[in-house]
Amino acid sequence: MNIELKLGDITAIPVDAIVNAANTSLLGGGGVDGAIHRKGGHEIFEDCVVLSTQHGGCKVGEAVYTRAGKLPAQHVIHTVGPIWYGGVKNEEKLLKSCYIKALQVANKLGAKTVSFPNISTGVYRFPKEKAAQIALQSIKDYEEIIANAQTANSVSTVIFVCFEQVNYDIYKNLLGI
Ligand code: AR6
Repeated sequence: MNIELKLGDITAIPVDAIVNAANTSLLGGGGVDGAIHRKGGHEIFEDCVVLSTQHGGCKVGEAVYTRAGKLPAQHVIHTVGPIWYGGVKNEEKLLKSCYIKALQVANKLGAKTVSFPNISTGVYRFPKEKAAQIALQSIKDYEEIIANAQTANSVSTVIFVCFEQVNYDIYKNLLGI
């Protein structure tokens, strides 16, 4: 898979599937979640209400999907990152699970291009450098899972969209670009 890096607003970048850093209720919030719901409109919220009331929302480290409404995408994949408690609550494993489960959902949807925000690094306070390392390692782990299972993979491009310069610089450095 190709990895691309962008600085800016994830809701402005056309892709097949946009990943959202949601919360377990799926009923909206601030940060990137707020931006996605604001720009995407009522279709996303309607689907989220169904997921919330009929399926209990989304657990930390899991991923579900909805329509994308007015966003330049076919789907929004909602994942719930862990809140950082100093690393004693399985946060690293849960963050890795967010990326892998989101990619598995993208593959199920047949998405070719998938954009990710920097999950958990906002109000959930996950250390930014560690989060970026996990995000990039998760891509490799996903590829390994696909190869071992001999499953087809629709995802050809993953775009990491950083809203903050500091995250962009961390990814740039880790990717060596
Ligand atoms: N495009 C790309 N990235 C963005 C955008 C945007 N438009 N806006 C913010 N970010 P956060 P979390 C970045 O707090 O830490 C919500 O209320 C931001 O700079 O959105 O996973 C949910 O409902 C940061 O790097 O998500 C949950 O309650 C990254 O997105 C809670 O926040 C993640 O920051 C989830 O917290």
